[in-house]
Amino acid sequence: MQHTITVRNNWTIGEVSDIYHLPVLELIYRAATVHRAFHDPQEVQVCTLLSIKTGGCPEDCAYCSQSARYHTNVKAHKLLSVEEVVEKAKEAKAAGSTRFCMGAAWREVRENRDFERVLEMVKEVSNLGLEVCCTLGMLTHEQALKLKEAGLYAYNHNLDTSEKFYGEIISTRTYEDRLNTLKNVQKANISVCCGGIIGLGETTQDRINMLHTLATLPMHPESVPINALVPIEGTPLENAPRVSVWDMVRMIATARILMPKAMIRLSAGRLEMTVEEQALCFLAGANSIFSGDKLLTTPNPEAEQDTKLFQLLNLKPRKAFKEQTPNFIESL
Ligand code: SAM
Ligand code: DTB
Ligand code: SF4
Repeated sequence: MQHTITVRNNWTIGEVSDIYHLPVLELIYRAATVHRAFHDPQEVQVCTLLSIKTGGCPEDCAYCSQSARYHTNVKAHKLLSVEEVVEKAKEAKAAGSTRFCMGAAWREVRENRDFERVLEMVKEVSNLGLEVCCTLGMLTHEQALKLKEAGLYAYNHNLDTSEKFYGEIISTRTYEDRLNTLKNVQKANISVCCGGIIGLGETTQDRINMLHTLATLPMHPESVPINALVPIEGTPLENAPRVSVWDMVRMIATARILMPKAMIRLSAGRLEMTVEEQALCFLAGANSIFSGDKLLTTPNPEAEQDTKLFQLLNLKPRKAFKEQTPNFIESL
């Protein structure tokens, strides 16, 4: 069957806003239609996160449990050993994950022994047949090439919010820095994973602007995580109100319509969501979750609960490295 939905990166702010503000059921219907034209709606990719170096981060991201500026309950630890990481990756694979994402609380990658160790981790995890992803902070083009050579499949680096609101959340680096890292990753032919968080105190316009920035990048990110803030005691956002599920649904659905080929990942915040709420997110175009009882430092639903969720909704785990090129007219 030929589909005629065009992949575009020339969206205007007005168009993004009109989509975001559609009556919610109409929005879900349209997103579900795009979703079905580009993906098998029964398939959801299961990913696992591991914090390979926790806490003590010099950055001041107002939402983060790992910033050294705030007094949180997170126990800091140095970079894990390659063996420990490979063990966790094997467990993740055995539990059905096809993507393994390693996070380090670094401002940026430095070329030292720790980086050498991360390259070794990437090599070994990639040899297990998993999609290996890293999120290590800012990256130069040369470092991106080294990671690629070691077998890195994807790199996560989020825009988090709009350019305008960004300074309210992080003062230690700029939006421009973020975009530069994304460019370096993309130039090294590494799959880009880039999304954001809602619930930081941003306006609806900030959300629309962030989605607009993502959808008008020279190439859409292959992966777009949408996180709901998990408020962390001790951070400036500890008392931020919980985001409504309708806001998550609108973000997911708009992202799905704007970036039809991307994997849209229902990321942080699932623990607070009911099965029905998560089902709405899948209907709106989300096609990936993080599984395992921990994200990086915060709790996540138990594996057993997610197994039940998949059974109830007749979902099946998506295979690794799946081609994302069904029939459609392509302009990107
Ligand atoms: N240090 C690296 C960096 O900032 O690029 C990587 C780790 S950072 C934890 C990865 C992403 O997780 C952030 O960009 C943010 O979008 C999300 N995140 C972090 N803490 C969160 C929280 N408390 N609630 C929701 N999402 C969060
Ligand atoms: C992303 O956007 N969400 C994941 C992944 N990328 C690295 C991380 C969520 C972290 C939630 C807070 C925590 O567990 O510390
Ligand atoms: Fe550091 Fe990343 Fe947390 Fe920001 S989000 S404080 S850069 S670990």
